[in-house]
Amino acid sequence: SINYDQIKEAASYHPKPQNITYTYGTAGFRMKADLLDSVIFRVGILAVLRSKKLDSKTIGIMITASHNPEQDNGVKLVDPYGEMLEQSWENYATQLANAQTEDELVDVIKQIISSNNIDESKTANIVYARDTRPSGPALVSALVDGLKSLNAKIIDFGIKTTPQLHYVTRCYNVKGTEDDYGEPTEEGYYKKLSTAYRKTVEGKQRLTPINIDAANGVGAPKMRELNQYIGNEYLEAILINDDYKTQGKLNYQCGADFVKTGQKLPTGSNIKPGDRAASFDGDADRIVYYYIDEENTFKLLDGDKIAGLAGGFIIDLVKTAGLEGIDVGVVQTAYANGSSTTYLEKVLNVPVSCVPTGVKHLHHEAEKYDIGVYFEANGHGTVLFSKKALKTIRSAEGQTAEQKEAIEKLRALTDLINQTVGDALSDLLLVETILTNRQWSLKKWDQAYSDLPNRLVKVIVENRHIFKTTDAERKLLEPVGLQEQINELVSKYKNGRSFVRPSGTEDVVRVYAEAATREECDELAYKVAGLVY
Ligand code: 16G
Ligand code: ZN
Repeated sequence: SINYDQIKEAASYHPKPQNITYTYGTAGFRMKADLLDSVIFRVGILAVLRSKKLDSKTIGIMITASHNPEQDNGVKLVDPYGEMLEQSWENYATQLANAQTEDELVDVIKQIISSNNIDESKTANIVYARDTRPSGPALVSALVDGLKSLNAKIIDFGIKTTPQLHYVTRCYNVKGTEDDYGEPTEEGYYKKLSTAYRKTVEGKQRLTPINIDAANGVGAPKMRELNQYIGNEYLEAILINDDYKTQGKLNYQCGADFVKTGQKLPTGSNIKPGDRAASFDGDADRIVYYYIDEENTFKLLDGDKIAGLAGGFIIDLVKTAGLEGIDVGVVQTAYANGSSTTYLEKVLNVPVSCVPTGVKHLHHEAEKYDIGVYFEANGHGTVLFSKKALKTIRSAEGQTAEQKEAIEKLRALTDLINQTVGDALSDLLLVETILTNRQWSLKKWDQAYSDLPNRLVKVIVENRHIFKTTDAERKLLEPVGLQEQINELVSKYKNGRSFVRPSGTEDVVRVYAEAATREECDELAYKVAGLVY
């Protein structure tokens, strides 16, 4: 069982800095890496408690700060089936991180144990990984100190993408059961994805090369490895911004966030009209596509576009397969472009739900459908197949050759898609599969609908916590009266829409606006920002 003196002794080497309050937010803990030593040590402790609570199930820990600058780092816990840490435990993470002294830390641990009836004698199983950040190794050693102070059984999964860590966590926990998810190894991941990919594109003509900007992060070596398993004859990937070894390059003027935010090509890209391109973020859990049209205009195919493409393809397969009993739905956030929502609802006729920002909200909502497609506009998303859907797809036989083929494709998709979390590598293969099957160019894909001009602005306010939202962040409850003023402004613009929400990751308030033209959209954003300021 637990030796509190051992914990205190270990904790004394990882003291909490004075005058800092840590919060486990939408993206876990994330900040300048040199402030994270004590936090990571304590996250290790929390993971151990979580594993004990869940009957020794393996808990995952990922050390990454995604698209943030290289000097930042962060940490997130992953629950047994590869989902984000259950929300009710986020508070414990925050409490542990903020305990000032070793004695306070032990008090918090004891409280968590007693309020959750944790059996101290259970073994704890932990798997962890990190991205390529230079601060990673030191933080890993703080983590291991925390894990060892509670005698956990530890697996070091090494340098991996965030979704690979989610994948392996699930694999460990369901191995040998009817929910088996594959081999809990990096190789198992590549084999699962590459086998499924080859099945879905077999017999179709290979597309032109896909240029991949890997944000100089972990996605570069991992994509290269995946491509070796797939084979060049099935997928031709050209990697740029793949220098994950030189300091200072990670996410610098490249990557999915840079491209999406700036609506422009990443540094190092020299794609021409007709070329196909995509960008990953620093830990390879986000992806956006783009191309240059004949007028040399940059065209972005973001998460909304991917949701439309994937939704349409899956609906067609389900219909062709004759599996009408399976319902398909799409989950978005308020940031989804209005045109994408209209396209999904009116053209594809799929139900669309809107939830607050953050993957965990989308994920849980998508679980309500037999097949739930979820994407944030920023490129984070995946497709979830319910147990019922998996069972139906696996046992379906089909009468005609056409039906049989559609069933086979659906089956392969359930392996191709990383169902634990959005995964840039898996999502890339999903998009490539669909485009290959349809023999579509990026332009053709883009023609499904035209995005409404939109603008996202940051407003620095004295206290962002006074902004309270409702209706999936689309309306403000507080400050009282502000929403009415926003409505008044919005009503003056054709196709106008605007909302205000406090950021979950930065000390700012975000203002989003869209309208029929670029000028009107910018004006609306500017005026709403003026109300907030
Ligand atoms: C986090 C979320 C991301 C969301 C973003 C919004 C996860 C894994 N990540 O990075 O999905 O889009 O926060 O940030 O949930 P904001 O609250 O600052 O706008
Ligand atoms: Zn990321």
